[in-house]
Amino acid sequence: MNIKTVDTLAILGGAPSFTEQLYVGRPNIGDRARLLERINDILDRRWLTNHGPYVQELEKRIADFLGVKHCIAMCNATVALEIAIRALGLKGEVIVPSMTFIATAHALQWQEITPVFCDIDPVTHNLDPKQVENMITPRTTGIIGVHLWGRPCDINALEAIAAQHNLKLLFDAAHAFGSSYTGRMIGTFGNAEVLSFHATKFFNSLEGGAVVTNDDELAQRVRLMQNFGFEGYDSVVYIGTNGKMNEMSAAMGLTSMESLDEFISTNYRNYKHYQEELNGIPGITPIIYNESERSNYQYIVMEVDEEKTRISRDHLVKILWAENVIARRYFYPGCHRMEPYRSYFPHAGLLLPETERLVEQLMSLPTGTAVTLDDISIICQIIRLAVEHNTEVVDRLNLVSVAS
Ligand code: T4K
Repeated sequence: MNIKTVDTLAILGGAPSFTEQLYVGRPNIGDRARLLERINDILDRRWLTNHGPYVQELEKRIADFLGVKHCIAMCNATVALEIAIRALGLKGEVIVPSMTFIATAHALQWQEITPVFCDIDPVTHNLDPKQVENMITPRTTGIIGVHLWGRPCDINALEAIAAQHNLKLLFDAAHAFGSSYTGRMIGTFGNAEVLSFHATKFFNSLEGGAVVTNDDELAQRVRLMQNFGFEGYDSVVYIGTNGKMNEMSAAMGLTSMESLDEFISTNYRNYKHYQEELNGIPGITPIIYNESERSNYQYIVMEVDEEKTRISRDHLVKILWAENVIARRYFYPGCHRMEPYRSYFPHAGLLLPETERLVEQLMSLPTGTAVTLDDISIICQIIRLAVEHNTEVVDRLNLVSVAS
């Protein structure tokens, strides 16, 4: 491969490595012509939303792909979580990780249900079942596991705890569409699971999400709740909201579905290339996916152990930004350190040592179809160079931040 080499970091006086910014979360776009055809169909038939034909087709395609009985497409995963939580009858306290996107916690608090933040396993970054058991109180009604980075939770252990304590089990599977656990697709576990098809997800419907479940009664409640509680033209049976997906989103979703294999194989190719190129950089540990399961490989996350790199994650992020690589600190600083939770539970961090450590160490790098293998080689060279020149770079960064 003929790649440019990074001689001097921009922060040390070199030029930025990329002339245009490279982002984490750059959307994958499927077959444009097919999408435009579908958009024309929508305009021609003047059916824009409210469970239109494309939404119905997408729901069926997703349910068949996952092997789940019900898929209820939604306007986004946050509303899908709120509806699933309400339809499951959760109240009081619900155990969740703090290492997640803020939407997981907000979906509870929005309904005045207390998110009880639980620590995670240092290897998988998912809920630690042993800690979950310690967080159960008489007010606990459920557990929300998050399959972070698309890597499944320890589902068997969480199911056993939920059954033993008579708790509902919901999964925030926003990252995990297309992943499997013990050979079964994510989307088929717990009482229900929630998927996100946001633009930044490898499979997108512009904005969108879904509740998937094998429970007929729950599916019926979710469906009514997403349409204001209407059970027919003139009858509302309980409180609901507007969680409907529109036809344009479904058109994008169906088009993304047709490129699903290509998106996953590009992510896999990128993942392997990052692994090779980051190999041997002291203190840098890239994410590992279990290759005996299906994975979507959509997040390239790495841990930065400052004791070994001699440069902090935050300094590395600054360097990458100076080189036009817009790396992200997902999910810094952890939900428990954001409002309103920081004010409600100022000491929550004491019970979350792994979360507290990892929020300072994790960083996400660009991947997906917008990123080439050459881009990845350069990104990794920047990281390697920054770690090699750690002291010099840190001094320079400190000078810059004092001056600015
Ligand atoms: N649960 C979990 C575990 C989640 O991660 C999420 C969402 C949810 C629930 C809720 O799902 P939704 O209700 O959103 O369906 C982004 C996404 O907005 C969010 O969906 C996602 N997780 C989260 C991890 O990432 P931000 O605040 O980081 O977005 P933003 O605007 O900074 O964009 C992220 C990156 O993507 C940037 O580098 C720019 C790039 N980008 C973004 C968009 C929208 C593009 O290149 N093109 C685009 O169109 O939250």
